[in-house]
Amino acid sequence: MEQFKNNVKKRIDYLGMEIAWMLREHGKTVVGEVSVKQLLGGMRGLTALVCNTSYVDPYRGLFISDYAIPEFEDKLPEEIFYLLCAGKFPNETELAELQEELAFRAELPDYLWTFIRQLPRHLHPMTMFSLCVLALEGESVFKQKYEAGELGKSEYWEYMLEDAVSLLAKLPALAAAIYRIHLLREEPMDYHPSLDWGSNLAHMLGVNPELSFAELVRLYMVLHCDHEGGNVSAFTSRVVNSALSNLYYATSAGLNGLAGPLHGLANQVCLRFIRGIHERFGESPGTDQLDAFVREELDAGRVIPGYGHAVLRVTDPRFTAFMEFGNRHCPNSPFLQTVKKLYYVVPNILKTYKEGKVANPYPNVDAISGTLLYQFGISHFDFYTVMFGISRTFGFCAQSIIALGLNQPIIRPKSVTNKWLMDALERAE
Ligand code: CMX
Repeated sequence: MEQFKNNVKKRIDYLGMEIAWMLREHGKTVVGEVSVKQLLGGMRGLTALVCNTSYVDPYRGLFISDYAIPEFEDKLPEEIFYLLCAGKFPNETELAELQEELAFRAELPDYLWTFIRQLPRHLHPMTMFSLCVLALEGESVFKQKYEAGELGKSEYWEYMLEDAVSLLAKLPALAAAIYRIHLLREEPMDYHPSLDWGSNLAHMLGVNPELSFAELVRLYMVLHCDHEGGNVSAFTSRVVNSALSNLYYATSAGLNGLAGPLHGLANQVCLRFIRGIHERFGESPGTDQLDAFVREELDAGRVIPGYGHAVLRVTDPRFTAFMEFGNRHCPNSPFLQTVKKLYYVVPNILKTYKEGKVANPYPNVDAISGTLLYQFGISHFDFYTVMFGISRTFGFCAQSIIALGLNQPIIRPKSVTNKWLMDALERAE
């Protein structure tokens, strides 16, 4: 992994120079302020973090380095991991080096197979996935070196990267084992050394041998890989890692955040939502029926899954990329048709709902991603967030590697009480 490490080091050195300049010239310059509404409202819009792996523009969506989605959606997931960490795409030999390493480390240890098989069936697959990542924690080279007192601060990132590659290498086999053993009740499929990482995941899930399924899995992995630093899962993972908890701990923690219905679980909820519509109105619901159904849901106090976003203020470009894939590969799918009709109906309703309080009435990625997985044979909805989690682990790992390379300290913002705040407001009057 020498070339990969060298390229990541170059990126860290470059970012480090920028940081040194900012601290030297502008260490005390104020670049933002915080309102009472932000303090009490989930810190929405508060600029309080620096994340150098990706950036979400409210109107243009996800950027990795300087690349927007149309410029990277056709890449391999491992190329995206390279981009997240090194800020550039790998050339052919650099990619081959990383792929070789991923293949070399792909095998699961025996104790993990025993662990997977013994997991209670009633657990949600996300719980299983998070537990399995945690169960691998003893593999952490960072932890071993740190505990042996062999690590200098400047080397932390390098061993985070070692752990990241080992963890990512194992995720296809691990996730596919959960799917096959616990959801399909079938035996796992063997790893295929001649396939790329994403195609291996598609192959080991074993539900659809078509090449377009591998294409979908790769696209899914690429589109969900990272979404800057402030979302629940990425932030949780980074906070945990900032205490020098290794990447297995940090990833498991991030996955636990992703499992929430307002975050990664929304894709599963979305498909249930669409299936509920089909059960009630048939597979080709009219827009009038959808309009009435959505209003009913809102009146019952439920959110419309797959719509809205904390940062985006337009249709999520990841939604658009999936829609284009669906139009190419399964244009007649009744599920896809209903996604399209909802896209026509829901934004108009959300725009006026709660007197225009919904900041973004447009769809996010979760409004469509589950539909495509379902169409291609992943029939267990509970597994969709695991797919999201596999991909998001790329981002968790890259963010921590870069942050430790830049010597970022433990994260510890200050919290205050209502009393403190009210006293401060009184003083400000
Ligand atoms: N349906 C109904 N109401 C919605 C809504 C939706 N899809 N999106 C936002 N709102 C409501 C909020 O619940 C909030 O109401 P209250 O003030 O009464 O609590 C109000 O509109 C303002 O919220 P907001 O500023 O627009 O949105 P937030 O930044 O607070 O929340 C999100 C963002 C994604 C949690 C929210 O839009 C939502 O719950 N969406 C549905 C779930 C979903 O699709 N989640 C996946 C997001 C992508 C991801 O992270 O994976």
